[in-house]
Amino acid sequence: MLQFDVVTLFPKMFDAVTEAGVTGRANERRLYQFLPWNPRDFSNNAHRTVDDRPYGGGPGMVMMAEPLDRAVYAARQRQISAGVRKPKMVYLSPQGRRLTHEIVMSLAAEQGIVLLAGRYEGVDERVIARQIADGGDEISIGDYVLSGGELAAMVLMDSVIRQLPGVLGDAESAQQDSFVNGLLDCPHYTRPEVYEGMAVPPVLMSGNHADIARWRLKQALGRTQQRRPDLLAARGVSTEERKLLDEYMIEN
Ligand code: 9D3
Repeated sequence: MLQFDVVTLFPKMFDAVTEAGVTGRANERRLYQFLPWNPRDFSNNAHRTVDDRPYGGGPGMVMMAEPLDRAVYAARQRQISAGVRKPKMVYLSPQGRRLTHEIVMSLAAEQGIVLLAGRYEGVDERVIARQIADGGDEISIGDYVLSGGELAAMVLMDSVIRQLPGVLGDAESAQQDSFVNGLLDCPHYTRPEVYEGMAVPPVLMSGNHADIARWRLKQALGRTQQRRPDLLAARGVSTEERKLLDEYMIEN
């Protein structure tokens, strides 16, 4: 069972992962384990201080080395005690490499992952040097500013947990092949047949499964061309798909 030990000042945020939806169900079914580690519990002073002012001056605060380093060490040791041979260390950081499907798949193959979610302006670099630098990973979820690493850690966990054996049902597992094939999804419709004067595309009511599959592929190709030409270029287009794409461009 994949183990997530997460070092965070806000453990309750992770209830969203462990209690809701697909990842909540997977937690109930013990398909992964989640354990939070709060640096505040590793602080020595009476105020449970975990931050201090940056050397060299400047705005904001920095997460102090000692409580953080001890929390990360405890998380790592717990994994080793639980039989994880080499816990994968990951620091969520704006300076990290961008999270991709490929990285998600490699993380899903690990025995255990220790996530470090930072707050304030960042963490004392000596913790990164001691706990992450050697074989660990620094990962960002994109080029926008978050208030801390927790939401990024939750995004990573959600995407990894979905890849674990038994988490998705057969229908969901088959569905997600459609993103892995490098195309955006086709449009979806459910009842009623007409909503506010807008009808469902007749082909979807036809019962002709070959026509439906062809329409869906055409929509997926057309939408990918229009919205994410970079994805289509990376993937390439077969002769048959080129025909569908030309039809899409004429129709839309
Ligand atoms: C506005 C503060 N910034 C000054 C240049 C630095 C900064 C520090 C800490 C910016 C963001 C954060 C908190 N972000 C994360 O910890 C984080 C993050 C992100 O902000 N965006 C995308 N991925 C990630 S992973 C961790």
